Amino acid sequence: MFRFEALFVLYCCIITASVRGQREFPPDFKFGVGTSAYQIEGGWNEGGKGESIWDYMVHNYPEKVVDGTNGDIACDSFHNWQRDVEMIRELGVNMYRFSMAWSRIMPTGISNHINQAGIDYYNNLIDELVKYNIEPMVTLYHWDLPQRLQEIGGWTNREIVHHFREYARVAFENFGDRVKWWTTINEPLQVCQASYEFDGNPPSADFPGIPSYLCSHNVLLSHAEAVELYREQFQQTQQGIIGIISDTSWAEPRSDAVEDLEASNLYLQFSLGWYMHPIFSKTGNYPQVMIDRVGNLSQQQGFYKSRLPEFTEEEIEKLKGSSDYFGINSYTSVIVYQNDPGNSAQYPVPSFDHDRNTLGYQDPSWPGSGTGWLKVNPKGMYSLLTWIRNEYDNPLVYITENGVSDRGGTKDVDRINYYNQYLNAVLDAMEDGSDIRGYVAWSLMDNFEWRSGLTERFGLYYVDYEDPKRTRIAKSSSKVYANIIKTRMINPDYLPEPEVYVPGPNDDPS
Ligand code: GBH
Repeated sequence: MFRFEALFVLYCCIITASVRGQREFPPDFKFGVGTSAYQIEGGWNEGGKGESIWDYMVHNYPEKVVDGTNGDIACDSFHNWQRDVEMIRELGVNMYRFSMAWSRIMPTGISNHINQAGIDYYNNLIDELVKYNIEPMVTLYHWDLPQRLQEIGGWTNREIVHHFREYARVAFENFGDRVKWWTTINEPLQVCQASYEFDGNPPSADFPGIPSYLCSHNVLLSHAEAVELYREQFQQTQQGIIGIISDTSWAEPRSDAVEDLEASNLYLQFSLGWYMHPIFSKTGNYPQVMIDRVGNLSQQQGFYKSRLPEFTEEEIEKLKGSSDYFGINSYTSVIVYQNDPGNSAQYPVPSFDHDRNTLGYQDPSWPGSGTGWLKVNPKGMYSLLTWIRNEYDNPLVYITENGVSDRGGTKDVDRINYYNQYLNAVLDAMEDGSDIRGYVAWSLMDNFEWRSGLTERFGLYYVDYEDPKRTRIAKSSSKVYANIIKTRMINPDYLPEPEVYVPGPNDDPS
């Protein structure tokens, strides 16, 4: 009798849930919101901070940022961190993902000089978060390498492994009593490919085909060393978790043809697989397709060994399983196919692009955003999460960045639609069995969007850059996100007013 009733109740719930299209995020699913140091802090030379590669680039080559702005002040979170925590509390998130500026803690990147004022800054922020039960999720490296380390080759110099390990040690020692979520590196693909293959992130080497593979190799080894250190000396007492975050767009095959399916696989292996295969597959090594392609092409090109470096047995052992969670950042999709053997895309030889040899475009029917590359395709999020489940044996996943930009204004209906749809796609993947434990919205507030300067705004909160105080205003989307967190449900009909109406460039004035 009891069993029958329980079944009946369960049956009714399933029916109502599907009829109303209302599905709930499980109670232990974590919601968060993210930022990174260079994008928000400002105070670039305050409190003893050293110069980073971003400081160096924006000061010496200001023309590299589209609007000529820089992160010298940005959102001025160096002074406004208490206001930031107020906003984080308003959202009702479980965690705040932010990064530490290596050069604020060690001005030159080297452990012989530790900057107490930098440690104090992060202590204050962490204490304030913990006071309100918000879990700090700290990224050690979000692109702002101390410039002195770049002068000896940055991530292409094997020595960095040791320096990163020491930086991580200082962070664990000073903050690990309160920080239970660590990320070693944010988006190694951007740290290496966008810094060395072309003129993207500093040092903007524009040196295709060789240093990006060296950089990635050392990034992976640095990650593995920091994780080993944490597990051996801190994890037992501090009881936190540590991992890495990779990024990719979803690669939708152009058609069901074998070559197009292969193109999709190539695209994903050369972006996600490059970093996650050594950590999450049983081989502890790069994807075989990368080893083969870069190896064969290197040989044809007259190199005496592959441009893709090799791991030793010991390194492979260290890499395998060196992440307690699979951190994934994703914003958009691309439709891919293979370049023809005659290299009609004219990729430089050698280059990462030539090694991978795929081409891509975006569907014109996908809605745009404030950012050229970011087209809205929620199905791509579902496909990517499903690919991860199948490729890596259903790892424990945190979506650590997802969001969309605008060009101003506080009544951000497009962002509301984006979050509703992408979170719905996350629920679809979970329903199919993907082990997704949390979601971090990018970003808490508008901030310095790298080479796009202040032109692209990713925030749930609007930042007034004209105001010396960098006043923040709750956009409509911040209320929608807060409501999703509170109710654990997506309500597509909820369209709240912003805290203060600021017109956006696309708003209808009538
Ligand atoms: C994230 O990178 C970053 O972690 C974060 O700091 C940033 O604010 C956020 O994205 C929003 O951009 O078509 O040549 O312009 C996401 C990775 C890197 C993907 C840049 C798209 C654009 C290449 N993104 N890339 S291009």
